[in-house]
Amino acid sequence: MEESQENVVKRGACPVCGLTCHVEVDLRDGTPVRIKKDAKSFQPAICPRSGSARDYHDHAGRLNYPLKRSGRRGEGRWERIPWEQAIDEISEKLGTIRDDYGPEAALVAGGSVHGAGDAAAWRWCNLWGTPNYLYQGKNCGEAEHLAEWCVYGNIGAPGAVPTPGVTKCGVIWGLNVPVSWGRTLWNPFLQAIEQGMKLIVVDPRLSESAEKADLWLQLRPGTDGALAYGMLNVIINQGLYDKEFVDKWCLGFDRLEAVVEHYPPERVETITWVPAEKIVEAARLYATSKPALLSWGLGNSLLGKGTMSAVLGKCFLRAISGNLDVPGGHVFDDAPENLAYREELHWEKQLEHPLRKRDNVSAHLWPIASVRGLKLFREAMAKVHPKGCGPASYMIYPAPSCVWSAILEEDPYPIKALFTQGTNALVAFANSKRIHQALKHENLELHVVMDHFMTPTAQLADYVLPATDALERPNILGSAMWGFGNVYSAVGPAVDRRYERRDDYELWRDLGNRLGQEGYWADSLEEWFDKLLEPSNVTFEELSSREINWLFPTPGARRYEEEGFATFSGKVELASSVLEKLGYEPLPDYEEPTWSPVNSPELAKEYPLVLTTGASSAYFYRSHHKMLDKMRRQHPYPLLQIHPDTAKELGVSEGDWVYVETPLGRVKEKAQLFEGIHPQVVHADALWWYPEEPGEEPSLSGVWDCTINAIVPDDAEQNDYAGNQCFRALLCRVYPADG
Ligand SMILES: Nc1nc2c(c(=O)[nH]1)N[C@H]1C(S)=C(S)[C@@H](COP(=O)(O)OP(=O)(O)OC[C@H]3O[C@@H](n4cnc5c(=O)[nH]c(N)nc54)[C@H](O)[C@@H]3O)O[C@H]1N2
Ligand SMILES: Nc1nc2c(c(=O)[nH]1)N[C@H]1C(S)=C(S)[C@@H](COP(=O)(O)OP(=O)(O)OC[C@H]3O[C@@H](n4cnc5c(=O)[nH]c(N)nc54)[C@H](O)[C@@H]3O)O[C@H]1N2
Ligand code: SF4
Ligand SMILES: [Mo]
Repeated sequence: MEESQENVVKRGACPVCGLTCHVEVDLRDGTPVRIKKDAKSFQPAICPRSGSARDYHDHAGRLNYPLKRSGRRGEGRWERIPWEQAIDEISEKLGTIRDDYGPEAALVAGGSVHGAGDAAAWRWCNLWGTPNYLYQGKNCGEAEHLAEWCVYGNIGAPGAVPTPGVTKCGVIWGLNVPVSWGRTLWNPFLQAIEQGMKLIVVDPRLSESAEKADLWLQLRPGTDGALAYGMLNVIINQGLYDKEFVDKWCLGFDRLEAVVEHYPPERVETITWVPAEKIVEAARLYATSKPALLSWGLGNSLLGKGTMSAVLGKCFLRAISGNLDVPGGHVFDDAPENLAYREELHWEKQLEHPLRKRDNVSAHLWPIASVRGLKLFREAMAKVHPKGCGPASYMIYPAPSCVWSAILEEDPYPIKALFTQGTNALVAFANSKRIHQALKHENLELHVVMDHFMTPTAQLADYVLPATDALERPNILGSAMWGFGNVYSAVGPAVDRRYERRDDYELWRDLGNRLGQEGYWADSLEEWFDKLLEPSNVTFEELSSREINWLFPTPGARRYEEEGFATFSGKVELASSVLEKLGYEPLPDYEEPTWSPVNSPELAKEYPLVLTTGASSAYFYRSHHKMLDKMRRQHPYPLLQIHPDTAKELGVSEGDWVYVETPLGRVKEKAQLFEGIHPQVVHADALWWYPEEPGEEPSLSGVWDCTINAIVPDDAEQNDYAGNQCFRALLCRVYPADG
């Protein structure tokens, strides 16, 4: 037996999360026995989760066959069916729904980046005529990208890094690089610090990034906008801004001056709890150390009413300090130049689809994230980006709160068919109880889940379909498939597919071919990749077999000097004309989050602690990985970070179970005493579920005990200017729990 076994080493992508880092796989008779870093990849290291790659790929809980519900939703009774039957039944039902309610009655929901399946789903929606596709891009930084589009018509990469030796100051704002982005992006920060870069970190917690900072601004969660305006106040009043750039390239400087005049550092201290002298020091350091990088960050994007001034304020700081599109500063992340991404996704069809009569279900409330908004951005950007900007999908995601209303109340119109592909929606969006109602409601005529595992969301579906992982399918880097980064890599599959798992792409291909999209879909994912890579004159096979299987963009900077900025005026618009045309305040004041000690003092008497949730953990990727033993040994339960003084007052010790309660109810987490958090602030782990608990109702894998989103509100008035939910600026009370 032993002699007949064949050992081979193949390159592939790590299956554990959507970042699809490159790995080398030792195979014995086609079975992966060891997975390690690809020595030829420029990525310096792989993360602790990759140690579970084999476990993830082979896990006993993996979905391997299509299932059809045989009991009531949530009852846990399933029948195994062939793929052909699943596709036949789903496409027939979809056809009826389109005839009865229009194409907009179908909605696709997805999670964080999962590669080609995401882009294939958007493409299917565009060809089908629904503007209702909701990916976690919605709650995951959309607000900041839209702000950048409004102000200067381009975006900085979410994973922007300093250039060691060039960047003089780095500001990590609402971001935790070493945990969220790993060594690949953290190493350049460490090297830059070694070569003299000063680091400022804006975070309510002493994060792993903040530990390395020269200056840590520990603000009250949700007050980022006030802090940004305070820094702008200092920079303008002390004459530290780049006058030449402002004169030549910025419109609306006088309006900016008039707004930030009301934010002197002393007042900003009372709002943000950051000492005035630190605000002044940070403003001076940022404005006088050039070039300087000011990061993207999720921490400043999930603040509800606090978000808009936070994300615009960061854009203003980058602009007036003269750091836009300069090497070592805020380098622009242009739309993909190698990949035929936009054409292949058929945004044009979305803009004018013959069957589509309505905009997305939240366009009436948040027009910036709608087809109407997308059209306006396209117009504004036409000269600089004739093909439109990269991650345009962001612009049409509807607000999740409205999706559940469209199912439950058919308001503003019905959603009847739901696909959840790669999102554990029940735990990932706010107000799990309302999502639960929507997913169980008879108004929802079809719910299809495609995933790797039987999640609590999948338990509520009509059909559950098994997806391949990155080890067993071909991959182009996930961020490129979302239109980010201009960097492509081609790798895999490293192993044969197992059981009846299929590529997410194939679901859309098959439904498309059954429902009028014949001729639009390549037979396989590889062939689709070939079409996408055509502009680079390389096939997927060729690129993936090169020693350096990456394509990098041509470096460029200050392109605006020739072409202008991608806005209506061709200038940086400090008062945005896109916002104005859509009926928003073009240069808004700072607004308090809905629940805050300042905005809702009565509520704060009952719920005295400021609650922020969901900062990344090294051992999990959002809602993933709770079933991986190695990860659970490191981080067995959801943790509540709380200051030791506050814990003492509440009679709570390290490791105690505590209740975290809001007006929506309570969940249990384990107390983690942490000096690096303000005594009046707590941080709760989010996106938890217990795969070891019964999957069916009423437990649904323990979600009601542990999912923070069960107690996070999703009312329209909590949302930000694009309809994103508020996860990071809430109020709660904490007390000891039994058991
Ligand atoms: N290991 C790991 N990596 C991940 C993920 C993961 O789950 N695990 N998730 C991935 C995904 S989907 C995303 S979107 C990114 C997110 O990556 P990041 O942008 O790094 O976001 P978070 O880690 O969620 O939060 C960053 C920091 O924001 C701080 N924060 C909390 N509230 C506030 C506030 O009000 N203001 C400010 N300024 N900061 C605040 C938190 O304390 C935290 O340290 O990471 C990706 N990478
Ligand atoms: N309270 C609170 N809530 C939050 C956040 C927060 O900070 N606080 N953060 C938000 C953010 S930034 C995000 S990104 C979301 C993420 O939360 P989710 O929307 O749940 O997204 P993911 O964790 O990316 O993936 C969920 C599912 O995708 C499955 N999956 C993985 N790979 C594939 C694949 O290739 N194909 C298929 N079909 N399925 C796959 C996994 O098994 C998992 O069940 O949560 C958001 N929710
Ligand atoms: S970041 Fe994700 S893909 Fe990369 S090594 Fe870690 S688990 Fe694997
Ligand atoms: Mo995210």
